[in-house]
Amino acid sequence: MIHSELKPFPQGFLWGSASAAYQIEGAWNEDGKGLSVWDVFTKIEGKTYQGSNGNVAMDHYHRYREDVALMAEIGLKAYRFSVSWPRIYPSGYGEVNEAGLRFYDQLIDELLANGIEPVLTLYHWDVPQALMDEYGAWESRRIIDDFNRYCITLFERYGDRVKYWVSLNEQNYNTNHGFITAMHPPGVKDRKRFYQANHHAFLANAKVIQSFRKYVPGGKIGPSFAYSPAYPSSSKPEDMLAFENAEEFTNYWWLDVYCLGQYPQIPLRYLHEHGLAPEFEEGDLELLRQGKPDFVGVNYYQTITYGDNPLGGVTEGRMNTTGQKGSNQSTGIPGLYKTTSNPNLETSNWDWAIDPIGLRIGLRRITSRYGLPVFITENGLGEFDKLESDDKIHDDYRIDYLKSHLLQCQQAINDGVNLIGYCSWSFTDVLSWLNGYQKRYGFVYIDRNETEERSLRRIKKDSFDWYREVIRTNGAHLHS
Ligand code: BGP
Repeated sequence: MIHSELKPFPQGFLWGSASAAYQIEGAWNEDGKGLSVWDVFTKIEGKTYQGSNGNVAMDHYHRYREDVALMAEIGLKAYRFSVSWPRIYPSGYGEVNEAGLRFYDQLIDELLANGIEPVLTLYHWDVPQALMDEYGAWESRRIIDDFNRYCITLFERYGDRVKYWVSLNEQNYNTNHGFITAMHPPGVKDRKRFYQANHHAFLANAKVIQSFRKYVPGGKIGPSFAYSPAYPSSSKPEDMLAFENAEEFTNYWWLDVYCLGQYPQIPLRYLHEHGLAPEFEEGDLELLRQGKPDFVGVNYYQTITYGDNPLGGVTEGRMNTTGQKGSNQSTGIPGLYKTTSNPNLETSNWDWAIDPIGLRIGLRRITSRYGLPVFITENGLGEFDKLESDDKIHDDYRIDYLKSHLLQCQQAINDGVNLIGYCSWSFTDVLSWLNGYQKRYGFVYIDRNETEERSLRRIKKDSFDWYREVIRTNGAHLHS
């Protein structure tokens, strides 16, 4: 679709940026906070890049005022952050920790005082370790009620000030690494358990959306999905079929449940045949149908290309977590698909394909299939940044990445996508879960590395000035 004229971004578009508690807060054992699974998992040897962890992270817990002042300076209209569940309920349920609630009160008030719309993520992977120890966290149905109780606490406390909420962040990516590659907690490789844990997460998602309707009637809520639209590696029918398999198993499996309240039929049948399907209880289907979101949150970084993978073919492959370009390996499910590289696309140093048009394609697929508004809750480029001797960071590669993706957002809006906002990942640099501190995403550089906290000074990159202009001109600056 080529438009001869382009409408601008809509008025009131939420120009934003995002973060997550574990990746920025630090203060891992302060003010009554309980342990999260990440506090424990990152301390196991060999799990993260150079043993990096979020004990101090970006020290945002103590420096949030300085960080919000920078957000105000860049002109953010929205800031997406997550609440740490064990800060609120140190044991997962039971007694609430008032100091934890107070921290987010202060953050929200500071944002509002600066004219920034808070976008609150209820869950960004840091489940309380106590629940992992007690019943295996997402592997037990007990988590549905515990999660609901925690969310209601937040709805009651912040519902008067926070309009936009994200329920679960990247359930698909997090459980894939938790139960297929063993790279996230609980570090398991078991597809049956993977699908069962996902089923509980879907039910928990639907249940809190139901509660949300009651406690925050004027608010908007949706999950954030790690969306990598699939491409076929060629027009050979075998590769097209592999692509269809990938769309169904890696995207629609989640999106259909969130948006339509039902599992897609073809993969569900396959899972039954292979003894991998989740176990349902009475009332599950009804609950899923009642948990429809107000918007689809999209975390977009790349498209993934798939080709035919015969029985006995590719299974596991190494993932690039070091920034050594070319070290990523193909992965797949024999009989369904395998990932291949796409010769038409450049890649980052972490081998992520750079594909702005892929974002437009993804936004259109969601619009055509579900007809819901979309909120881009993450998009960005993780790269090595260099702090120059004059305290500058010339991250023109990041500007190029963000600019090209935002231009495709504008095209998608002109195609008919109801895009309500865009949060770049991330505002300041953050801890990258598996890739340490050297894989940077922010507009604001933070002076630290994997093992040394250094000064933790905040330093504006070139992209900071660029994004400020984009926001100030409601996107017009993208065309200059
Ligand atoms: C998403 C997560 C974020 C963030 C981002 C970048 O999957 O929701 O928390 O980390 O990806 O990923 P990475 O840090 O692995 O480069």
